Amino acid sequence: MIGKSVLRVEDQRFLTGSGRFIEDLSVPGELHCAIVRSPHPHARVRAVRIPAGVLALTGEDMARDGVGPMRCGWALPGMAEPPRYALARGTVRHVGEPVAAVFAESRAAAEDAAELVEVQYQPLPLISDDRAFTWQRGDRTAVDAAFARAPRRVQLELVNNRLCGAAIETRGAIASGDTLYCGTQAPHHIRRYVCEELGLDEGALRVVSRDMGGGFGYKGKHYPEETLVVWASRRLRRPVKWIARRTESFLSDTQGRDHVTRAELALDDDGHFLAVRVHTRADLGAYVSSFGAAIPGPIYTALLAGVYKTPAVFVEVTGVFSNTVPTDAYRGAGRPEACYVLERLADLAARQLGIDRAEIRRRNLIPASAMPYQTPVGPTYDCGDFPRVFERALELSGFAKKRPPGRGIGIACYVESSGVAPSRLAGAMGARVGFYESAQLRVAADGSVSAYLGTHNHGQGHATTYAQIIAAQLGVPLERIRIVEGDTAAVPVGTGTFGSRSIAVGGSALHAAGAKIIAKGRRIAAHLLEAAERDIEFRNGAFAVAGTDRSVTFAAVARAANVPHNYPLAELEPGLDENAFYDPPNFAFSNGVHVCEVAVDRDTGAVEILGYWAVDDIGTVINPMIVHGQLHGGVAQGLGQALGERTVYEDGQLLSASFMDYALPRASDVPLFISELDESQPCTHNPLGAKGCGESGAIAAPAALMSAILDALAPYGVGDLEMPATPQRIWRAIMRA
Ligand code: MCN
Repeated sequence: MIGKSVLRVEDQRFLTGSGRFIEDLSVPGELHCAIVRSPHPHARVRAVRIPAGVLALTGEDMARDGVGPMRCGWALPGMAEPPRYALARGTVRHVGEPVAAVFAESRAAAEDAAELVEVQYQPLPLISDDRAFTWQRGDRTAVDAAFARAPRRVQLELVNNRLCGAAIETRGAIASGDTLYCGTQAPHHIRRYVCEELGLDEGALRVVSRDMGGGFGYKGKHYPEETLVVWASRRLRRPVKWIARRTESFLSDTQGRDHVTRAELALDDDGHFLAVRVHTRADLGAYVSSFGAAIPGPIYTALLAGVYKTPAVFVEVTGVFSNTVPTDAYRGAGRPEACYVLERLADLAARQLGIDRAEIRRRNLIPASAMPYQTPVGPTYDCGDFPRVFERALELSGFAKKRPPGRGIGIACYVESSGVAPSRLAGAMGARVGFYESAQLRVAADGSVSAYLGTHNHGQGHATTYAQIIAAQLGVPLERIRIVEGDTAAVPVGTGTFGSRSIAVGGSALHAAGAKIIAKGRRIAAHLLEAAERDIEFRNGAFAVAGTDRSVTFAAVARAANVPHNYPLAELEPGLDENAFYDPPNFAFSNGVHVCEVAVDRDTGAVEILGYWAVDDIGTVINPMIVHGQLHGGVAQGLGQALGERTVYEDGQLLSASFMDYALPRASDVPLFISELDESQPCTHNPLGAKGCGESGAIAAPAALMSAILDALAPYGVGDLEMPATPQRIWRAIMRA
């Protein structure tokens, strides 16, 4: 079962229209909610006038009810955390911030009524460079000394463009009785946040997140509307439903990236990296969102050694506020930013020192013999054979081949911290939440198995891959296994799906629960077989007395446990139901090398991607088909960042608030991907040996594509280009050069 491309068991449901997305849910007696949002990036709210006949609530009503502020989930030491409320109180700080909520019997009526609400604003000047935090890693003194001595240095400035998540399904939230239905990647976290703000015990609220049309990180975070609908529903004593319009999504979903970076690399004459120095200004938007500070802080900076043995690295990040929607996780979350910095530096150094781009990387890769490898920025990589993956990617892609003018090839190496995260480490850096995962296995009297996990599936194929893990461990046929996620009433606790953590953390919890089922099963089998427990072995789905042919099936043990007619009640509880919690001792360091080939039209600046090759080490692979799908999706998103996606704010107004202005990649923009998995380096500290794959593509692809485009433009004398590399930008760069 492990390593098999089992077809996705969930697809039948989706393909036949039986998915249960948030908009599919209607609760009898529900009120529809429309939100009045600020048109100003920064303003004082002078007055909100609600005409007679319109049912509306404001921040003042919320204040009167004692609703508390939305605290972020990860606060860096010394960080400023301005209070943020589900409905603005007195001041608005970004276009799209909720000011009032209007309720009516239909969505159209609620939207019409929202138009009648008059808000008097007193515009305020935009803020800029308002510092939230400074975060440093590495040894500044050692880096400065290395730069002072180094014979060669390169330096660049780059922008990591601000992105929108843009899932097919927009966000939504429905509150009914004690239940909040919402599309979220992290139901237990949302329950915690909402209860904290409303002063409720966590047991008083159930959060349900069923099928979801994409999450991409940004749906794992806490939003004002979640608190708003629960509060309003309790106050109005009616169920309340809110679903975002697409423009509302652009205005209110958290956005990703938005770094401005100055990076320097010191080298010796042979191209060996001696030191890296990085300064990044990260835009947090108007407030600190759930993990808005963690991503440019601890997460991004932990990976600035990359796959290279650079002895000294120093990085300083300044998080700043601006009058824009908050930023937070977006597929890759900090790791694409780190990869882009290092790979652009490597390319630039190769060019300035006259060394081949592959060769300069080869000289600096951390060898497998150095594992476990302690980086100068904190993390210790447990395993990985970076040179082996690197050489295979070069071979697969024909990197060294000569190319005609107008063509370019690019390369990007990455390592990523999947399987977020050891709670202890995150806690030491300011996290207010834990990062373990829980799994419960319930075995019914008929021998079928249900698994309850704290993670959340929104396209990753969990119902299939988790079932494969159980089938492999317990020998239960796949079709007799059910996976339940996304309901705080069914799953005791959980952290959620983000940071490519489901397989490494959730899968490990599941495996631990499976081991407990087997342990209890052995004791039951010992009784049924009248043998000593130490003589019972579990193999091929049955419990057997070692060295004999006497055995009982897993199903027979399940029956004895659930129908305890013949059962050792004096020594054992009935039932076959086990819970496990797993907090990983380290991240799982997925890594890989991606190569991209392009043709650039010198007259129009248009880029055609001719080929894309990837070799990834994600440890033991559970389902290769699903993993390849995850890699392809991630690569497509990464190529989108480098090709056309860009969130544009001008004077605090969002100019890219529709798909006419925000250019997602289309099917015709991406080539057939050739990808290989290297399983030679299983993760050393989890029972599955698995590392995450959900973000890998998005991490490597922007750097690989930009490397290719710059290679194609080199003959014209173009040495620098910003993402996204739109035809206009490329054409201008060629003209300038
Ligand atoms: N897998 C495997 N073997 C491995 C690693 C993973 O078979 N060694 C399988 C897993 O069992 C799982 C899938 O691949 O079915 C992805 O696993 P993992 O890498 O653990 O990532 P998560 O399940 O935690 O998913 C999160 C990740 C993130 S962070 C974003 S963002 C993202 C992504 O997944 N958003 C997605 N992939 C997405 N895919 C879709 N369709 N939609 C999104 O919103």
